[in-house]
Amino acid sequence: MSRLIAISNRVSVASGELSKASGGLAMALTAALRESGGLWFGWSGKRTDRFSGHIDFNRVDGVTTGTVDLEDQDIDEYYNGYANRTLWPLFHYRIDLAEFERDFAGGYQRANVRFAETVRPLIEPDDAIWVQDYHMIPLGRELRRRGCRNRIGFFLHIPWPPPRLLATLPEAQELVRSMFAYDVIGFQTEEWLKSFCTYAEEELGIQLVDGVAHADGAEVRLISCPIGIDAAHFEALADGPVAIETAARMRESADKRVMIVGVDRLDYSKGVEERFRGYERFLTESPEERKLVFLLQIAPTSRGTVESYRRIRETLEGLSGRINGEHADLDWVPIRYVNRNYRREELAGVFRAAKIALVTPLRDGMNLVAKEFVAAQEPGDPGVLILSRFAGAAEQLTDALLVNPHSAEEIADAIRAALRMPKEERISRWRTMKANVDREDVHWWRTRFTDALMAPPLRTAEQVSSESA
Ligand code: ADQ
Repeated sequence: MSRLIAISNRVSVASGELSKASGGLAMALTAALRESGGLWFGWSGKRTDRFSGHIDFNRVDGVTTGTVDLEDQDIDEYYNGYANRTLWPLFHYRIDLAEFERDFAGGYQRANVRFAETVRPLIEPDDAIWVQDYHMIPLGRELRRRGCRNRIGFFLHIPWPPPRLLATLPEAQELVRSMFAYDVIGFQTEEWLKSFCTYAEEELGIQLVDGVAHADGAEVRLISCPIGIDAAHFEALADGPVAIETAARMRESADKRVMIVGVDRLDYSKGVEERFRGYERFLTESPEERKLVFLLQIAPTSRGTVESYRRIRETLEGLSGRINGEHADLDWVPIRYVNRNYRREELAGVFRAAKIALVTPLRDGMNLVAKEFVAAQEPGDPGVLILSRFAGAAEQLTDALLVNPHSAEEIADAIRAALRMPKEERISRWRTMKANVDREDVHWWRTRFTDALMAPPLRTAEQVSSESA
C-alpha cells in the first residue's frame, strides 16, 4: 500500500492519554496512517510572528505528524474568518450568520497556498493524499499547481448546502471549480452529494456520468461515504470499569428519574436552544410525567473567540436558568447544564445510564454522538434515540424517533413517545441501529474512501500534468 498523507486543519493523533479526548476522526485517521506508515500534516494550533514554513515533526504511536505555526493574520482571516465565520454558517444553512469579507477569502486562499508550499517537498511520487474538510477545499488545486501528480482525495465532514444557498457565497464558482483538481470527493450523505452534483451541473455546466464528473478534461469520482465510530471500542468502553462507575453514579444522582441526555460541542448548528424549548414544552404539557425526568445537557465551549459562539453560550445560560427558575422544585431541577469535557469512558457511562438521548442538530454533516449513544446501550434494556431528521446520521439510523428539530411540538411528542415506548419496541429499534453502527463503522468509512482513492486512475499522469500547467 502506498503511503497515505492526511492533511487537515488540526492534527491530533489518537494515542494513550490523548485517545480519551479524541473523537472519531482522530481515531480513524490515526489507524489509517499507522497502517500505511503515513504522515499527518496541518496547523499546530499555535501562532508565530512571521510565517516561516518550518515544520515541526513528531512521532506519536507509529504516526508521523508535521505541523506549522500560523501568523495572527492567517488565524484571523483563514481560521476564525473564512472557515468559521463564512463557510461553517453557510454550509449549515445559516446565511444570517455568514459573513462575506474579501479579507477572509484572501486569507483563506493565502493559508491554503502556504499549506501547499510547505507540504509539497514532503510528497513522494507514490504517496496518496487525503485532504480533510472545509478549511482546505482549494488545497488540491494548489498542490496540482506545484506539479503534484499524486492521487489526491477530499472528504467534507459538514453538509454541502443547496445550490441557491451556495450561490450567496461570492467565491462559490471559483471554490467549486478548484475541487475538480481532486481524484475523489467524498460527502457524508447522498443528500449532500446530490446538492453538490446539482450545483456542478447547473451552475458550472459540468457533465456527470455514473458518479464521475467530467470537468476541463479531468475525471473526478464523487461518492457518499458516511463516517462511523469505532463501535467495538466504544462498546468496550461502555462495559469497562470507568463507565460502569460513572453510570452507577449517574443512576444514583437521578434518584429513580429517567435521565435524558444531550452531548454537543457548544455550536448554534447543534440546535440546543430549540431542544431546550422542546423540552420546556414537554414540561408544560405533561405535568404528571415531567417530574419523572431530567435533562443532562453537556456542552463544552468551542470557538470561544467568535462572536456568534459567545452569543449562543449566553442564550443557553439564560434559557436554562429561566426554565429551571420556572419549573424547578425543592427536590428537582429539570435541566442540568454542564460546560466541560469528559473522558470518552465517562461519556460512555453517561450514555449507558441515560434512557433517552436528544440529538437534535438543526443541520449536521453526520453527528457521531448519535452513534456513540447507540453503541453504549445495554442490549437487554436499551434507551431511545431521538434524532433530528437534518443530521446526516438520520440516513442510516432510520429506527430512531426522527424529529424536526425546529418544532418544539415534535420534540415534546417524541419525549412522551420515548417514555412510553414498550421494551420490545425499544429493543427492536436499537438492534437495527446497532447493526448499522457496527457494520458502517470508522474502519468501513476509511476503507471505503481509500479504496476509491487507490482505485486505478480515471485519467493519466500526462493529463493531470497538462491540467496543472
Ligand atoms: P462535530 O461537529 O464536532 O464534528 P460530532 O460528530 O457530534 O460533531 O462529534 C463530536 C465528538 O466530540 C463526539 O465524538 C463526542 O463524543 C465528542 N464530545 C462532545 N462533547 C464532549 C464532551 N463534553 N466531552 C468529551 N467529548 C465530547 C464534525 C461534523 C459532524 C461529523 C464529525 C465527523 O460537524 O457532523 O459527524 O465532524 O465527521
